[in-house]
Amino acid sequence: MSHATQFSPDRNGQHALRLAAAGAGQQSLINFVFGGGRPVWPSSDIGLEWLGGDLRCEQWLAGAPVRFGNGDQWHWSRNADLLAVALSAPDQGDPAKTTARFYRELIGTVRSAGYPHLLRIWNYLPDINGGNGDNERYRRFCVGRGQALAEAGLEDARMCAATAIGSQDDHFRLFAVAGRSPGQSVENPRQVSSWEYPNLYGPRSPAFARATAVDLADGRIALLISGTASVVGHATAHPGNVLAQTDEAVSNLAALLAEAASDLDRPGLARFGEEAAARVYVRDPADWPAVYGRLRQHWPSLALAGFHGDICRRNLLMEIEAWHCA
Ligand code: 3EB
Repeated sequence: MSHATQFSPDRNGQHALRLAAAGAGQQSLINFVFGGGRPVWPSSDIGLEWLGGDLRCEQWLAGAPVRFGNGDQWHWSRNADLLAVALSAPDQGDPAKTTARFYRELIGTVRSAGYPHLLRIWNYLPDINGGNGDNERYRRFCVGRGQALAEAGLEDARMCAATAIGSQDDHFRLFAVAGRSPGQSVENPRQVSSWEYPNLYGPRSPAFARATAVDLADGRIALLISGTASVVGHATAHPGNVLAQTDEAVSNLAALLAEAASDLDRPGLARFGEEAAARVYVRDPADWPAVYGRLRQHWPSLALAGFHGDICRRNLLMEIEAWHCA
């Protein structure tokens, strides 16, 4: 089901995050292609079923020239300022072990290539809610990530925006964008910072910023917003009610945008504008039409794409991530 024509006939299912000035030479750092085909790097598939919405492709455009290449499990693309990497690896064994290895490789790669500052990470992990208690695969993922960060001397509070979503795929997919200069973290006044979650949610806290702000060469700021769910304080709000969770996630995003506008002294960041788009993940694909309808009411013109994805806590039914420029 596509709402593309109803929403924005000129947009044609594609939307570009311009990380370089309009008019200057621009090339894709990554094209995330949703739902179909066999994209060739630097186009990539996120491994989730696309449920609909306005977008079939999210282009991350950077200043030319962009060079790219393929390793064994890792792909990379880079220009003078930015590096993107993508890993697709069979999912085997304890996620703590595999995640620690993948994050060691990630951190090693961005450092040795000279783009040491992580700006945005996506983790798509098969069967994220598999296993019980502290053996749940998401919690084991957090253990592995935490171990690699500690070994690398990376403080949790300096980590970038992230997404961690469960797929029905058989591969672990990890994407990251890194820069030669650091981004600036933005936290959410309605939410406890992820690295300060109590161990109720696992022996190792997550480690991600609610958003990372990146200064662009033309004076704009790109705000890269993490997966945002119905979490208030550190608790899940409205378990079992997907529309109430949707409203709460929207409230969390509104608070985050207000915080970013104030922290960065950029009033234009306070509301999603033309240069914004969001990925929406729903645990139950049957919920997508209602969630989409509700988000359309909140945000009449924000470009959206919906996916079937499991959220890292079993009682979370949906999550929204976004990018935004002002
Ligand atoms: C939350 O607020 C929801 O572990 O990297 C969102 C984004 C969530 C990233 C991660 C987890 C992660 O805790 C879950």
